[in-house]
Amino acid sequence: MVEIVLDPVTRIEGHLSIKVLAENGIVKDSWAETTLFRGIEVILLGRDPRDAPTITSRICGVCHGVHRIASILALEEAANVTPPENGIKVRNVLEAAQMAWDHLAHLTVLAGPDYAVYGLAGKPCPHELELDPDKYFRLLHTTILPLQRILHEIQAIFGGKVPHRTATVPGGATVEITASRIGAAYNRYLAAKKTFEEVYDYIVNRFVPHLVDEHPDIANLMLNIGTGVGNFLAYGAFPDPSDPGNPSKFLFKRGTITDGVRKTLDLTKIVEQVKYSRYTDDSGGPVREEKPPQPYPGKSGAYTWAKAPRYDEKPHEVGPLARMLISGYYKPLSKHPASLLDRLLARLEEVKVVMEYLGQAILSLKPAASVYNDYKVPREGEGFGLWEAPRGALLHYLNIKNFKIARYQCVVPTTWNVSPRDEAGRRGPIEEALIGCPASEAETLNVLRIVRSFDPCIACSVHVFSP
Ligand code: NFE
Ligand code: MG
Repeated sequence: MVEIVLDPVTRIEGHLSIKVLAENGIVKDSWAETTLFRGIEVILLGRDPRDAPTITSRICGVCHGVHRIASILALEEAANVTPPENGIKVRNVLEAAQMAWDHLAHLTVLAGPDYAVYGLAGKPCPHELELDPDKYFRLLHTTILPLQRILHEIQAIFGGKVPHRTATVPGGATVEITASRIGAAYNRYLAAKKTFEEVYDYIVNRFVPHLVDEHPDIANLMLNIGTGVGNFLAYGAFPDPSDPGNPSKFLFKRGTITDGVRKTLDLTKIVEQVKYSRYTDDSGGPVREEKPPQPYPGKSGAYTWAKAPRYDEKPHEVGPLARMLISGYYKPLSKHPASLLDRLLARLEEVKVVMEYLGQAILSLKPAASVYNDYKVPREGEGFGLWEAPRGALLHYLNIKNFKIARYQCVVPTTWNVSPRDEAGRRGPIEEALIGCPASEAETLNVLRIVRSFDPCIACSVHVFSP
């Protein structure tokens, strides 16, 4: 057995270490270690619940807006308030632009170099899967950064600024919807759509056929590695503005695929396990009962700062592939429930779904219509905020006592995917996805491709505090 350690894993957000054991060039076992820790959930204790959306937005500079919306939804449930239709609509616009922006960064800048996406910059098809830096930089300058800038501008028009937008609040939003804002956003949307369609056309109609026809060995490998745990979970997102509390009308549906069967979601089945995590043994449990995490760096057997969320005691993959499968918007090319190639293509197809939705959402906004319903913070109460972050199912749980935050819990997408072994010794989704991957000390590209296909964000996934 050869031990290979990739530390740090580059082109992801945050600090991740991957260790694999390979025998005869094939991965036989693997461990994912998140190497940093931070204190968001404990920082919140004793504060005014209205501070939580602003503070939790700082969990991450990439997916700031989704933490804000999950926190808002938790307080709205506790305060029993629902925004007016226009308030839901403008929030949907902001989150759709955010999701498209985030996926495009991953597909091109983070994962892209692993697949030589430089062909986008002018060469019709790559003739070898090898990065040409000049062409790649040209791609960044002419396509990717301009497209991302437009998607940020759309968010700034309605959200005030990016990152850490300010215009979404419990009860709705604080931005006035005007015809000129709608027009400014829609103009930008049309430009973004045109560029995205070129990117999409290139990848789907040129890059993938080229890969399959000219490099069947690589295509075949990509369809047979990175298969993972085969269970999927999504909370759903993008509510119908006229019926926002009804998950069956969301753009992305709520549910799980567990042991191959599509199931409705039961929140009581989510438990965070900590046997191999650097926390005291009583730091985990069902989400509603969990205590604030207590760090225990020297704990015997523990190897990571991530906890191990499990649904019905089983590891579940979250993210674009999970969402697209659960919503019925994607059919895997692989004979397995998932694969490296399917995880990447599902993310691309999801951008298509979200870009289509974004245009309709902007045009649905009503100038001058109300975006906000007032509410009172309750003396006591609790609420779940469920949303779909770019990387998958995001949960915030808020518990209020005497008008203050008594408990707060974030269970974040990357925590699901990067989780360590659980009490039963089952590996987390990324760990499991690495089993069977070709690897040697000299060649670790496919290990990295699999890890990056989950687009892990370590800042999001670990939240503890040592006083
Ligand atoms: Ni820091 Fe995040 C997303 C959240 S990570 S990027 O998407 O929530 O799991
Ligand atoms: Mg947590």
